[in-house]
Amino acid sequence: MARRILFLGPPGAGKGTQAAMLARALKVPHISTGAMLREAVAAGTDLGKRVESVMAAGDLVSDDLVVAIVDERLGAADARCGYLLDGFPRNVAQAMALNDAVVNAIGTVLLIEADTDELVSRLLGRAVAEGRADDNEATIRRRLEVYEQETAPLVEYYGDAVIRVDGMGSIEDVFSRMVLALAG
Ligand code: B4P
Repeated sequence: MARRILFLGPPGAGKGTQAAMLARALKVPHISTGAMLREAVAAGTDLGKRVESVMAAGDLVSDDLVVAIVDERLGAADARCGYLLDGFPRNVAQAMALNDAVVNAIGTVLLIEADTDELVSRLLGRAVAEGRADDNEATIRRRLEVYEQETAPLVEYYGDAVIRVDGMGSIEDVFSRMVLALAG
């Protein structure tokens, strides 16, 4: 099974959830730019201070900042034999930067899809459970818009490498579907 996998999909589709499960199964690191940025905000680093308001508004952090953290992370020893990239790239400029950064091309792109009403309801559910600053209704709508404008064009960019996974249903059902799709 491929060990360099990129996860695409709208906010709430289950990228982070499924990437974490698959990373454990494949024993490769789960690299989530969203998680790295949230850690920087929580730790109050210079990076965190620069990105906090952008993330809270549901907009994309600037490409140079995100590309720099991914570049550094992919250079770590544990990423040598594979990794799952979750939430990066978010636009074509980041995808081109990734092409320049990786020695072995990304072979598989998993696109997780779900209905918009389901996406909004999952993220509002997480707002109650985790209190994330960007999980309020206005910001969720903005994140969905940004996804359509900036990130959805990557589906065409990656073309035949894209494997579509239906993200509706339980977390376990989606995981089984994804593993089957990867094996097939
Ligand atoms: P991310 O952290 O990538 O967040 P996300 O797109 O909202 O999705 P996430 O992966 O967390 O959620 P999931 O669908 O798994 O980005 C956050 C912000 O960081 C961005 O808005 C941006 O500002 C910034 N950022 C990140 N990367 C960037 C980049 N490359 N460039 C620029 N800016 C960047 O899950 C959502 C919820 O649904 C969870 O509560 C989960 O438990 C639930 N869920 C999942 N699957 C389910 C299922 N099957 N059934 C029911 N619930 C489910």
